[in-house]
Amino acid sequence: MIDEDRLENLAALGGAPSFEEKLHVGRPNIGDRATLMARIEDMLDRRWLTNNGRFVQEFEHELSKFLGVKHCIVVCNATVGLEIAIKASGLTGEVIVPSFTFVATIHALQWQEITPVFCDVDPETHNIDVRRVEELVTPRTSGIMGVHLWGRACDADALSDVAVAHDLKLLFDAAHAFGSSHQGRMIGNLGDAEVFSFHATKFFNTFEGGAITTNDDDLAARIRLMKNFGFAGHDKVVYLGTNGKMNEVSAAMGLTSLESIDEFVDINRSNYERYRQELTNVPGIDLVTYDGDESYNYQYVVLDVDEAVAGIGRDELVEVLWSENVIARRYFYPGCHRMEPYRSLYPHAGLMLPVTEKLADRLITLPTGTAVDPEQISEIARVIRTAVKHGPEIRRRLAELPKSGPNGNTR
Ligand code: T4K
Repeated sequence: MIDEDRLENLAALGGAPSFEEKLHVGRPNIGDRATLMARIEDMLDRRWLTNNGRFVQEFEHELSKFLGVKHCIVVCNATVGLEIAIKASGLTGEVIVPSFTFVATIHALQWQEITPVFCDVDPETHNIDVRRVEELVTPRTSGIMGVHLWGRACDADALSDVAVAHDLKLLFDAAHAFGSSHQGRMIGNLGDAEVFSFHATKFFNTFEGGAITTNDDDLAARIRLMKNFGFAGHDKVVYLGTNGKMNEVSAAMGLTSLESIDEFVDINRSNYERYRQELTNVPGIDLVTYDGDESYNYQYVVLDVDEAVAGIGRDELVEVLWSENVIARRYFYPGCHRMEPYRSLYPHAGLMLPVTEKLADRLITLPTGTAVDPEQISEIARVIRTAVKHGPEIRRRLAELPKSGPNGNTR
């Protein structure tokens, strides 16, 4: 256990790491193994492995019920899900989207030669800043894509007003938001369509996978065709399509994960509360909050580091944590507009994105989920408190050491 008064205890300064094994952000939650294995045996016995099999159909049915949405189409991953939703909604030209997101949101547009028009985010919610959206509408704009970052809903009503006023489509990247609600209704029902990710690193996973949800019958029909090469019958192709199908093993995992979803959320919530208790009143350190009457999945524990107050920078804190084998992540540094190909294509985008750049330089995501226990969280918090308590001294000593961790050349 770290002694908060003894600087030399920190592994970054020569002490032994707090954890022998690495603690990761995004360690998968696994439901009941016996149930999963039984499903896989059943699948093998039936020799039906993919292409709208029994488990996919059952999974879509259960997801629609859980979300209270008319149509749920499962897909092989959320990136392909976004691409299909974008194409099926008829987006072209320009789409207004935050840069402060995982790069897949933006790639899904650029992949189809649609220009992502980067919109800044709100400093409190970290979601697309509705006050900025309207300024970015041009005659080429065909849609708005919000991202429910950290599982906290965008201001969907205000976005919908802008979309209606300018005759735009409204899509949501809901990759983080499975199990979260907006005004008491499950996310999955907003805009023209929403896309969830069930990637292994999400609290609810199907290994790889995702789902597109909509209450629009025509859009759902197009999405179904497009995810299966455009096939409307054995030899009849009616649309440009792709292969976006979820396989049966993933659907079996999804059905099994769904049976444990309450347990996963409970553990995430109590981990989050523990971090919150342990890190209250640490100067310059704030946890992203999940307040109000909504449901949240609490899958992201996000710290905001105010360097001026904490006396230690975000990157130095990450370096200290990595040395302890706490593989904290800098989601979503540096912001998509500062990644290729966007930084070359839109070199001046940053001028309009001050909040995005500020957040990208301050946030840290910490390990949570079923793979982390409460004692480990307390120890992670002790490391953070120690780093802040001795911030300037740590900073001075780190500057004298060769670079390592996420900012250097070793990982
Ligand atoms: N939109 C948004 C807003 C998203 O956040 C994402 C994905 C998408 C769209 C696209 O969804 P998908 O097409 O992936 O369905 C990870 C995930 O790969 C990505 O799905 C996720 N967002 C993003 C936030 O995080 P990386 O590059 O950080 O992943 P990686 O490989 O570094 O994994 C993170 C940590 O998880 C590792 O340190 C170790 C641990 N891990 C990972 C895997 C895969 C495990 O312990 N076991 C595992 O099986 O992107």
